[in-house]
Amino acid sequence: MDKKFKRTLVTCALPYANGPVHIGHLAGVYVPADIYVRYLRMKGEDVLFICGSDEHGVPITIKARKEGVTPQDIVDRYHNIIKNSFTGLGINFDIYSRTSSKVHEKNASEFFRKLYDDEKFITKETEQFFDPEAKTFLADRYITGTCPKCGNPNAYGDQCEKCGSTLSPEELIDPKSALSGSAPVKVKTKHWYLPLDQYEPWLRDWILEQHKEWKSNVYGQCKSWLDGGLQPRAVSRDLDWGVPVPVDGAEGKVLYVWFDAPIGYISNTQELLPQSWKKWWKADESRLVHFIGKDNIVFHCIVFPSMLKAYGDGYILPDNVPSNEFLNLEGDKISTSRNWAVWLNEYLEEFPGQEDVLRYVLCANAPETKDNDFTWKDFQQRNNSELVAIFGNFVNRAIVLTQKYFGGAVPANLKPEAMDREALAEIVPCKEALEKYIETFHFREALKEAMNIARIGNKYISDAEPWKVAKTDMDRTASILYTSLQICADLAIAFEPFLPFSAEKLRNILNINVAAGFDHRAGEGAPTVNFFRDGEARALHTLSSEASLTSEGKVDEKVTLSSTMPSDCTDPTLTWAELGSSELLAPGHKLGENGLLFAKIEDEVVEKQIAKLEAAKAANAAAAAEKAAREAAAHIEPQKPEVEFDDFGRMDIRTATVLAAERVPKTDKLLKLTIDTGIDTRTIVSGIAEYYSPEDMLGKQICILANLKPRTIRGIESKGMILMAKQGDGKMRFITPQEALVNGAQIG
Ligand code: B3M
Ligand code: ZN
Repeated sequence: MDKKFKRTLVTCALPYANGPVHIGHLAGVYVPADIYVRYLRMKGEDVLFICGSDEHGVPITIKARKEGVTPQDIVDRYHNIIKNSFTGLGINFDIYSRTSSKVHEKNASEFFRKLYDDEKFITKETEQFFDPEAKTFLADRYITGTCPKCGNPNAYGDQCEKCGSTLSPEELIDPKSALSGSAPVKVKTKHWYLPLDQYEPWLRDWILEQHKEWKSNVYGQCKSWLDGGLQPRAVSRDLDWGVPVPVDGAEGKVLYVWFDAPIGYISNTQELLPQSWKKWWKADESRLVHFIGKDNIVFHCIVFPSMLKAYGDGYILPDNVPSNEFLNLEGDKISTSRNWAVWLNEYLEEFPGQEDVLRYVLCANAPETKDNDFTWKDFQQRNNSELVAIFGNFVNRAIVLTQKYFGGAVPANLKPEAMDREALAEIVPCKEALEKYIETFHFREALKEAMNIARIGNKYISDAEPWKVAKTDMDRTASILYTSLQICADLAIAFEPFLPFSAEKLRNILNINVAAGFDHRAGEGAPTVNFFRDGEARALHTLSSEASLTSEGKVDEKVTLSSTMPSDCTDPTLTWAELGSSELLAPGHKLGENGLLFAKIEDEVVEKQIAKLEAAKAANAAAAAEKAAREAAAHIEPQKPEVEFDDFGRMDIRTATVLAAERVPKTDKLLKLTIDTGIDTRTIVSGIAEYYSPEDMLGKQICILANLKPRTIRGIESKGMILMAKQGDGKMRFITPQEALVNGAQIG
């Protein structure tokens, strides 16, 4: 990290609290960020890790309306699900708060008010759609109508979900309010805008000149936004859910969710560190890194920095915004509305103890430079052939043989050979590459380097064959296992950022501690030192009074760890710096209980998940078909041209009863009916076979146009026509009198 920085502030995109998080969010944002933070902390960096729920915005109000609850009910439900599921996956934020908090409302209001008082906004009066019945302005999503592109009768004011067209409410045919169904009217309304165009020259220099090191997908998107010319951006909305605009005369207006949400990063920091938050947000030696998905690039690279620039007062700007692309699922786009997702909270319930498998697969498949795909088969394959067969297998053999031949203690290096030193020497370049990759946000490559250490160990023990050597040369066996256990200890350090649960299991098996740096979850005052003792899975100790941070913000390990470590804890505490050292575990060190690091995943486990997705797809298709049929049925044909009364008078419409019915051969649309018209018994051929069977029609009283000129249909003379009611979806029903009448009754 650039020497001028003493600390790193890492934020993660605030997930909308209108649903759980899914693997796309995790792969794109949260797993890479957690790896990055854990790694920096192990290097002794001072890092603050901030996130929280994004609880405003139209989608939340839509969901609340659909469920007949309040937006607060929705965000309360999902805020807790999201927060607990992040913890369950080991995503270790220092604080996970929320934008419906009082701290945020105050902070966001004050932020807006300062820009308002400093005249950084422009105001514009525009015409917005208003629902005269519900007496409320309508966000685009709240307006429905017929799509001008594909005729879908239920397109939204911002998008047609059937043909995917982006729309504006003005384009909709026959627009209706989703709230009351009434036709929306245009009403003038005033909003505040951030004049982004005024920040364009500065943004060009700050991004395109000073941050050429940003990932190409981020840099490229920023460049195209800037080349396209920036427009003033609304920072307020006519909505009743959000942070009220703190200006007189702004009743019914709230901060636009994308103005309010990024300020949530600051609010959450203030909530955790009310006295010292400025050290993170308003000090040049603090480095700000935003982890986000690609659909948030403009907000984090252009809008929020412009807001901070406009506010001034020393706010720092992001030093990097390592955005990922999107993750697909089984070859299809992940979709909340179609329930085409693997939800984190469900995964944690269905795969207890296998949190790291998901972390591993999502990191290995991360969409770092292009969209990528998650498949359950690949999930199983990577677990079984990489984690189990290489990492787990190597560790298990080293531990089992040490227990078998040396009573579970690290043997002395009695008879070293070149292959031992060569194996250990190969770990150093892996460590160097791993560090380079993580520090440049290439987590997939970094994980491969960590996995290479396991491959080195697995190959070494397979080549050295201690189980054979033990038959003749126990001294040599001691050296082979001594070397293997050093590599196991390397793995316990290297995998802490990636697979914290497995690293913890491995530390307990090796009976060691690993210095994992410190965090700020304890809030103000001394940070909490993280290291892991044998036995107690996760002993968190607060820095003791005399402990200090070095001038670079690093934990002064000599003072800190020793003074913080319980006096009876004599186990070695390994640090990141020691990764790749020749001796991490001294001869005689007592190992802990052995245990399985990874369990094989059987076919049926994966088949069950695939079946679950297929069921979701089928349910969606059925729901979509039902919705389409309902929508089509609701489509009303326009009235036909007027006719004269006499025109109607010439039609002779009668009641009649079906005496016999049969299908017309070689067609699936026609029924041949024999009917009693009260005047005569006659035959009518009717195209109703796809709606009614002959049995359905027997004995039914129907209405017919009796004096329709006879026609021969498929060789059958048909005299008259059955009156049918046809819906927009094409469904047809025959008309029957409300009560049984005589046949031949005249209808007029
Ligand atoms: N709530 C998440 C999204 O767009 C959005 C991020 C806000 S970060 C300030 O999916
Ligand atoms: Zn359409």
